[in-house]
Amino acid sequence: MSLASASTEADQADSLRSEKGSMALTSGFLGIGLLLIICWMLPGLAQANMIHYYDFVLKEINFTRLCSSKSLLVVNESLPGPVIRVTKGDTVYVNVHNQGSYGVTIHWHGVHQPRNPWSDGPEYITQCPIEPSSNFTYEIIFSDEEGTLWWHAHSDWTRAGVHGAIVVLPSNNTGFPFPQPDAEEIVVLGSWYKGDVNAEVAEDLEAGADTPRSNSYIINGQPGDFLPCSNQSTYKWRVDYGKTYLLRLVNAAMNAELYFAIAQHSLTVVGMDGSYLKPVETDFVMISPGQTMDILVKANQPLGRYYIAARQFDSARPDVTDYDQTNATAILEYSGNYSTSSSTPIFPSSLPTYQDIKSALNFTNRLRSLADQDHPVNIPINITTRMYITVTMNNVVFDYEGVSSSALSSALNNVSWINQDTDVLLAYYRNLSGFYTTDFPDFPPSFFNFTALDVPDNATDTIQGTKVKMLDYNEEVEIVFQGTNVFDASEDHPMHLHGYTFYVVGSGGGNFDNETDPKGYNLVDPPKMNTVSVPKNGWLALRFKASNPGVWLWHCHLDRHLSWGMNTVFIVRNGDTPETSIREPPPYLPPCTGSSPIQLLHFDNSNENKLNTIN
Ligand SMILES: *[C@@H]1O[C@H](CO)[C@@H](O)[C@H](O)[C@H]1NC(C)=O
Ligand SMILES: *[C@@H]1O[C@H](CO)[C@@H](O)[C@H](O)[C@H]1NC(C)=O
Ligand SMILES: *[C@@H]1O[C@H](CO)[C@@H](O)[C@H](O)[C@H]1NC(C)=O
Ligand SMILES: *[C@@H]1O[C@H](CO)[C@@H](O)[C@H](O)[C@H]1NC(C)=O
Ligand SMILES: *[C@@H]1O[C@H](CO)[C@@H](O)[C@H](O)[C@H]1NC(C)=O
Ligand SMILES: *[C@@H]1O[C@H](CO)[C@@H](O)[C@H](O)[C@H]1NC(C)=O
Ligand SMILES: *[C@@H]1O[C@H](CO)[C@@H](O)[C@H](O)[C@H]1NC(C)=O
Ligand SMILES: *[C@@H]1O[C@H](CO)[C@@H](O)[C@H](O)[C@H]1NC(C)=O
Ligand SMILES: *[C@@H]1O[C@H](CO)[C@@H](O)[C@H](O)[C@H]1NC(C)=O
Ligand SMILES: *[C@@H]1O[C@H](CO)[C@@H](O)[C@H](O)[C@H]1NC(C)=O
Ligand SMILES: *[C@@H]1O[C@H](CO)[C@@H](O)[C@H](O)[C@H]1NC(C)=O
Ligand SMILES: *[C@@H]1O[C@H](CO)[C@@H](O)[C@H](O)[C@H]1NC(C)=O
Ligand SMILES: [Cu+2]
Repeated sequence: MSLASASTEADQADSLRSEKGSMALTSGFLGIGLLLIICWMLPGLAQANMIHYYDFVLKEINFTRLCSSKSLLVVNESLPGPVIRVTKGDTVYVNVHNQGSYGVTIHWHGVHQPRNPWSDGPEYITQCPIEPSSNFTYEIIFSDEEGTLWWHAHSDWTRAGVHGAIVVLPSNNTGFPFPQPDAEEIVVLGSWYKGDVNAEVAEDLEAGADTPRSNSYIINGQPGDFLPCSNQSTYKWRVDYGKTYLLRLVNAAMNAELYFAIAQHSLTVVGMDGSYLKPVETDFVMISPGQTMDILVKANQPLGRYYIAARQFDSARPDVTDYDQTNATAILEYSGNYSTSSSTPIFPSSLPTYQDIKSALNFTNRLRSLADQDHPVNIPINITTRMYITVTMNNVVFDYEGVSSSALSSALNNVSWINQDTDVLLAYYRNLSGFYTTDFPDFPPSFFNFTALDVPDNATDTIQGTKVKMLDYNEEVEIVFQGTNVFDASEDHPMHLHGYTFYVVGSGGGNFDNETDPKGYNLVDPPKMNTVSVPKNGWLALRFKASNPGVWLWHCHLDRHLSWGMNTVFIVRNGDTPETSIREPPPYLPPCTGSSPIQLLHFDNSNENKLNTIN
């Protein structure tokens, strides 16, 4: 069925009405927030898939944090923004109205969007920005995702203010694979910048310099008691003794992996990135930016107040300490008859310190897919495409008025991605040449000890390009990401794939050994994720089946690395039938004539650049 062929809410409802013969009620523009328009029974299935309509209004409003005020672009005047709540398999239309002053796109992080890259969101990959005073309706198609996901702006660094949670409930006939929790709580971790972050990043990229650090981490929009001018507004989560809560945790921070804990409360992680896990009992979690977790929390401690705390896990060089060292806090507060004024909350002693790599690895190594009868794993075995991809911090060297100069950058297999001014999806779909090339390499240009203390000097230089990797429909792909110490700048890189989830079948320290390391792969119950950190000076292997035709971005979810080019695109070709091919584009797409991305310049004389520069 084609749900994409309509342009307005009323038209969409009309076409659905005629196609489905269902009851429908429509509303005018910006009517009641969540409009449940239609519900119908799919023949042969017990489950009812629903269609929901949301309006998101992007507007700059004033916020005061850390003793100073600034205006920030957010959705519907809230930080974090509105929650999208669906049942597995539903479809959501979100009409995004841009009342801000610059172009924006929104990505539905972790939603596979079968055959529908048109609504995936990354700027200049699947669309051009929604310009001020215009709107664009995303069609978000849920399939097998279940648990917590999130949405965020995917243009410039706008996601600092434009993000929110997505809740995908199990269908009524299956339910949770654990006892029904008594209630749920959503906690979104974010980054606060006192300044205008897009303006600062644009300046830094132009100067080839490092990008800004956040001034504090925030929990549901608030820095908490340990930050200046913040203790009156600390976020509070009220619980009843004896109840079990489903905590939905999102790491929306811009550039940081985070440790998270609740004082004296055990956490049972039961899901991640919209898939279930075998329960992991722990007293802290390490969550990478882009990841989401479903965590059971029992309110079983003496009535009182307990700090919920988050702080950065920093895997970079120990002598570089100018990262955001704040301790963001919220308060878990029991209801009941006890004196809150006298009880200072306890800080979680289980929260690891900033550079504690062992704790991070210990936690991530415990994650396993649930892999039971109702949630089977389906790991690709017949691998048809193998890639070995180095993740590096680099320099782009160029001539500036006769003087050799350089800019900070980053790369995959020594190619630093450059956006063009038409999106890859449109260029691919319309067969337009000159916007990308199909020669993203399967291997790095040269092999050396990638994790050595002294890597060759020449390894620091990268080329720039818009090189994509083509995959045939249903290919079974294995990628080994290799962390490197190039530039003496090894650290974790949380890599995120759009349009898919993948199985993380192995990881380890040092250089990947293609003879011995595959012998240790977990092909029984590897965790399924959409974002995973390639460990500092180590490697990570993952597999997926290319069953979703489209144009899909792969990138590091540290935004500074994305801005520096640590990304590429997979184009998955169509299968043989319309049902295995990309859908028709929606009737209206934001035109590619407006704003330019905030990104590294495409330096003229970095070699192998055949494409037009963005000047
Ligand atoms: C956002 O705000 C608009 C305008 O006030 C409103 O119509 C819409 O329902 C709101 N959306 C959500 C998801 O709350
Ligand atoms: C935001 O604050 C600035 C400076 O304090 C003020 O000029 C502006 O009117 C405020 N905007 C809104 C929407 O309140
Ligand atoms: C949304 O955009 C469409 C396409 O440009 C336009 O026809 C429509 O009037 C816009 N609606 C609103 C409420 O701005
Ligand atoms: C599932 O059950 C709940 C509570 O009984 C009900 O509100 C909801 O509409 C049902 N959802 C579906 C998709 O049938
Ligand atoms: C907040 O901090 C101020 C200044 O440090 C202090 O005087 C005040 O008592 C604190 N308030 C609360 C609710 O903790
Ligand atoms: C955060 O908490 C840790 C442990 O209590 C402390 O060592 C550190 O100084 C705190 N950071 C800041 C910026 O206050
Ligand atoms: C709360 O506890 C205090 C001290 O134990 C007691 O005096 C008071 O009556 C209690 N209030 C209620 C509403 O139970
Ligand atoms: C790893 O975590 C487990 C379970 O919490 C704990 O028993 C073990 O001591 C930890 N190991 C290290 C090296 O921290
Ligand atoms: C493995 O994939 C190749 C290429 O697609 C195919 O020809 C072959 O039949 C497959 N083998 C198995 C065992 O599925
Ligand atoms: C690579 O460098 C690391 C760090 O110096 C060293 O421990 C390792 O032995 C080297 N590996 C090889 C294969 O030389
Ligand atoms: C760096 O130089 C070495 C030796 O001169 C050469 O073998 C290697 O290919 C060069 N690497 C790169 C990335 O250019
Ligand atoms: C394993 O790696 C070596 C180089 O390190 C390469 O020559 C060889 O082809 C690789 N084997 C496979 C099966 O990829
Ligand atoms: Cu990175």
